[in-house]
Amino acid sequence: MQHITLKVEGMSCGHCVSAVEGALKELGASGQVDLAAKTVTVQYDESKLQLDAIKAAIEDQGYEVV
Ligand SMILES: [Cu+2]
Repeated sequence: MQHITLKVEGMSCGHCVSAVEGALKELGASGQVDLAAKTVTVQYDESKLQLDAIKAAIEDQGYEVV
Protein backbone atom coordinates (compact mmCIF):
# COMPACT_ATOMS: atom_id res chain seq x y z
CA MET A 1 0.00 0.00 0.00
CA GLN A 2 1.17 3.44 -0.95
CA HIS A 3 0.46 6.27 1.45
CA ILE A 4 0.63 9.84 0.21
CA THR A 5 -0.47 13.30 1.31
CA LEU A 6 -1.56 15.75 -1.37
CA LYS A 7 -2.03 19.49 -0.96
CA VAL A 8 -5.43 20.41 -2.41
CA GLU A 9 -6.88 23.89 -2.88
CA GLY A 10 -10.58 24.74 -2.89
CA MET A 11 -12.00 22.40 -0.25
CA SER A 12 -14.09 24.33 2.26
CA CYS A 13 -16.89 22.27 3.79
CA GLY A 14 -18.35 18.86 4.45
CA HIS A 15 -19.64 18.64 0.90
CA CYS A 16 -16.11 19.03 -0.44
CA VAL A 17 -14.90 16.35 1.94
CA SER A 18 -17.49 13.84 0.77
CA ALA A 19 -16.97 14.75 -2.90
CA VAL A 20 -13.23 14.12 -2.67
CA GLU A 21 -13.42 11.09 -0.41
CA GLY A 22 -16.23 9.63 -2.52
CA ALA A 23 -14.28 10.09 -5.76
CA LEU A 24 -11.28 8.31 -4.25
CA LYS A 25 -13.44 5.50 -2.96
CA GLU A 26 -14.83 4.99 -6.47
CA LEU A 27 -11.26 4.53 -7.69
CA GLY A 28 -10.64 1.91 -5.05
CA ALA A 29 -8.46 4.17 -2.94
CA SER A 30 -9.10 5.43 0.53
CA GLY A 31 -8.84 9.15 1.19
CA GLN A 32 -8.98 11.32 4.26
CA VAL A 33 -9.45 15.06 3.95
CA ASP A 34 -8.06 17.52 6.46
CA LEU A 35 -9.87 20.79 5.75
CA ALA A 36 -7.74 22.91 8.09
CA ALA A 37 -4.48 21.69 6.58
CA LYS A 38 -5.94 21.60 3.04
CA THR A 39 -4.59 18.13 2.53
CA VAL A 40 -5.88 14.78 1.36
CA THR A 41 -4.14 11.71 2.66
CA VAL A 42 -4.58 8.84 0.24
CA GLN A 43 -3.89 5.16 0.67
CA TYR A 44 -3.86 3.11 -2.50
CA ASP A 45 -2.45 0.03 -4.12
CA GLU A 46 0.26 1.26 -6.49
CA SER A 47 0.06 -1.93 -8.53
CA LYS A 48 -3.55 -1.09 -9.45
CA LEU A 49 -3.68 2.68 -9.41
CA GLN A 50 -1.50 5.49 -10.72
CA LEU A 51 -0.99 8.70 -8.79
CA ASP A 52 -2.05 10.62 -11.90
CA ALA A 53 -5.47 8.95 -11.78
CA ILE A 54 -5.89 9.98 -8.16
CA LYS A 55 -4.98 13.59 -8.93
CA ALA A 56 -7.33 13.59 -11.95
CA ALA A 57 -10.23 12.26 -9.84
CA ILE A 58 -9.76 15.08 -7.31
CA GLU A 59 -9.50 17.69 -10.05
CA ASP A 60 -12.62 16.29 -11.75
CA GLN A 61 -14.50 17.24 -8.58
CA GLY A 62 -13.41 20.85 -9.09
CA TYR A 63 -10.44 21.08 -6.74
CA GLU A 64 -6.85 21.86 -7.50
CA VAL A 65 -4.01 19.53 -6.54
CA VAL A 66 -1.00 21.76 -5.96
CU1 LIG B 1 -17.60 22.43 0.17
